[in-house]
Amino acid sequence: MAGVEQRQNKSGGGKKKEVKKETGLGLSFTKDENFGEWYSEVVVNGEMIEYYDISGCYILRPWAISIWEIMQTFFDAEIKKMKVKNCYFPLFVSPGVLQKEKDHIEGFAPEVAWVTKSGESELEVPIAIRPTSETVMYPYYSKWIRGHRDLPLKLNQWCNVVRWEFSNPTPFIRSREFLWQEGHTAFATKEEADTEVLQILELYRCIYEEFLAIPVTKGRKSELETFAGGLYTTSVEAFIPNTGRGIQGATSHCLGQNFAKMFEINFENEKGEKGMVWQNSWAYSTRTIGVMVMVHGDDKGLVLPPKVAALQLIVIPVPYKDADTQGIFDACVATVATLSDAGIRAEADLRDNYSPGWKYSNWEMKGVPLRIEIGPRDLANNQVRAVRRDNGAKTDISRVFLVEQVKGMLDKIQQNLFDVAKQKRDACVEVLKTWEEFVTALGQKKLILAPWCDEEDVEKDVKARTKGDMGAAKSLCTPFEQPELPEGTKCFASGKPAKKWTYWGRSY
Ligand code: 87F
Repeated sequence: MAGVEQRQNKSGGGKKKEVKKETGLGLSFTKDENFGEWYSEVVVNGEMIEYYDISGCYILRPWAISIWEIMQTFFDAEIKKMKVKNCYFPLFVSPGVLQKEKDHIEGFAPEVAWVTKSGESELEVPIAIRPTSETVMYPYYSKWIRGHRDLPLKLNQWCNVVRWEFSNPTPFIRSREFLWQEGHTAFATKEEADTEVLQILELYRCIYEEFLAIPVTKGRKSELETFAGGLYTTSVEAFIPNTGRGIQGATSHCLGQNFAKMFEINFENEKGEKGMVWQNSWAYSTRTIGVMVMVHGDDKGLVLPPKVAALQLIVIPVPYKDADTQGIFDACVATVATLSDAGIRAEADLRDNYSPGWKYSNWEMKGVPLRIEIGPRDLANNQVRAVRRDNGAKTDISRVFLVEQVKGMLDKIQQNLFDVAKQKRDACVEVLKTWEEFVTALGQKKLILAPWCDEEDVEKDVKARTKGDMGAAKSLCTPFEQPELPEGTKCFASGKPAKKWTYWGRSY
């Protein structure tokens, strides 16, 4: 608490300070005034994260893991429909194998963590901890794939990875250890690989848009942003209006035959001819949760979309002095039972050591989508009062129509969160054509869509020319959905003929 206050005094912000002092509830920073501190406070007070004594590592509490599990259940079932099988490869990588694919590891080497000791003795050969598993898995793909009947090979693993980042760690968004799924597939033909890249990308869009209620753009990464060692990279890109930064939501790569060459992943076709496999790899991580917090959270705390909320609805008794307290409690329990039977994730907060007001704030902080209050008047009228977390709207619902009304409201909340997020994102998009406009728009935290010549040196130049404390601008993606590009349109940065519309901005 002392620390929070000190930081607050420095920043000068924090209207909520008094509230926090008195009740221990509420946030001391607002989303608009101090986004960074607001975010840290929300993920901790919302019980998603606990800070840990190793920088860049965080404890993921049940409230966060339950969201992860809901997304995992969806995605896991979808990839199983595509005949992908789950597996588990070791956490440790031998140095020889790690460095086999030089291009791939080159830029990443500083982030690789190594085990050098056991007890007091130095290991003869240090062992790396996986930052990703290409080099762990592909030697075995080489062993397991012999003929065309061994193809396609489609494996996925749910695991942790470690990347020893040095820049500004942020819970979920940039942490030194995180959870993800990594899919690694091998095909006989490029066509099959190409098709899968887009199928997976569509599942990632679905996770963001339909589960997390976050609008994303599907597109292709520039040469500079393509995974080294891969052929092409596609991604879903989200945007955080408060910071004006783009954020890569998930990636689906076509690796081509580069890794097949390195790791000798060959097969013999029907005619007895030798061929090399075509590979893909794809991943999404717990970063998804951070993007959700940043996009939907408000000055009262987390705002969870109903589809991913462990608890979709909290029932709170509002007893009154002489009123029938037992009757109210019974109504709460009955309401939860009815809703649970209908498949709605509901609970009652019957704790008697907290006031209703305290409970409201507490569940708002945790982002539960819908609150139901039951007081003496509600009991008398056989109704409940529903309060939406997303917009605060209050509705009295007859207990006769409880299930259908609540289902309808949860759907509305889910849709509204997406619509509002999309409106805010769209309001930040600036379509422009010149360097001057680009610099201005960047200063205004815009998400820029500009015609580009698609040359790597030009992107490097854009980075160099926009360097500063805020970080350089870069290309985010070339959207698959391209606006019309009139003949003669010039690149915003080089003045050369433009080849495509590309999104640019600062990013996470
Ligand atoms: C950090 C250290 C070592 C990213 C790294 O995107 C290696 C790497 O290869 C590294 N950080 N990458 C790229 C990961 C590429 C790829 N891996 C499988 C994916 C999807 C899942």
